[in-house]
Amino acid sequence: MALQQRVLEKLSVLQNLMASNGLDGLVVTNNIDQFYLLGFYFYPSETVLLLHAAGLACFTRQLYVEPLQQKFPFMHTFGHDKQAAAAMVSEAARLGLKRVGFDAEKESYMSGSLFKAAGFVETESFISRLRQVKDEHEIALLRESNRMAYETYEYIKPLVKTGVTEFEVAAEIEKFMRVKGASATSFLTIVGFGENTANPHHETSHRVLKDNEAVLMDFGCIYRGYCSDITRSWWHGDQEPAEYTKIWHIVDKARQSGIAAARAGVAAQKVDATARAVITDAGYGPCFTHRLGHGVGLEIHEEPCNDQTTQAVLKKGNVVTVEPGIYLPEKFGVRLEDTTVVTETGADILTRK
Ligand SMILES: [Mn+2]
Repeated sequence: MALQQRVLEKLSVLQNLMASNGLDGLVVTNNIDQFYLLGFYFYPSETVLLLHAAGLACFTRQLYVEPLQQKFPFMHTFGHDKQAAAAMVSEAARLGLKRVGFDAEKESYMSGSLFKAAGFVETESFISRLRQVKDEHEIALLRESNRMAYETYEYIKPLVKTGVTEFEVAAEIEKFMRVKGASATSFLTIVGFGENTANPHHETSHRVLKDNEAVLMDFGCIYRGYCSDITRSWWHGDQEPAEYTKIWHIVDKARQSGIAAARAGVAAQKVDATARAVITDAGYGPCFTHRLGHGVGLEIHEEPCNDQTTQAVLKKGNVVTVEPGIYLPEKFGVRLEDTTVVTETGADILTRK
């Protein structure tokens, strides 16, 4: 499907949501939500969109006006290097819109105050809700992004040798993904050696890899807007401690059980509980200190999450990670993570070739 048609389809879904919520206008200021709608990357806080029953208006920097008019002739684009929000409020009044909503959760205090003063109303995050369920086009991009991450793991593993530093490995990972077509990393690349693997969110450092140490890497890229996320752990050297082997296999079993439990219609909490039970039953419950996983899409952390507090029920088209871990402070840790897409019959692993 061509870009324009995809955009018009998304706008129409959103217009229906607006109508069923009694809104005749909707403000979109979040730049990732704007990317979701238009497939065009604005920087944060430079653009305001106003969707209404009769069309879409865009208040943005002057330099974008001409390219956007070419790309989206159905959109009314206004050049405003400053005061885009105020210009949008005037346009809403000129159009005679009666009930304009804005996303209360994502709005800045300044713009939100301006919108409230103009009589706009706070609404839930409609676009966040839509973004949870990926369409075929999005799934294809997520598949490609996560395939790139997996291939990066295959490329990097043989290069992780005694004497390299965590930073050197992270740099090679990031360069490989860039050369393959990634625009950026999807979060700060984690490479940990030795005792650093026991810290789930270790900050990559100058630490040098020695013989017979644990290795953990957690990374991903952004490919055409969509994020990937993969974690792999292994022992570097031929004297692998029995306890490392033991926890690696427990974590792997938890990962497999979590993936096997996920499918459309299953509570995300149950997916977490299923994987967590494997680790708890093996006696390492207190060493699994974080949620099982999170949604992935245009952002690295989205809803729904596989955790113990969520009320979410997995839907076809959700993309979620399964990433159990066991961390033994001062010693080592293991985390294994795959990103999956939820289907009617199960969860397909995207972090693969
Ligand atoms: Mn993750």
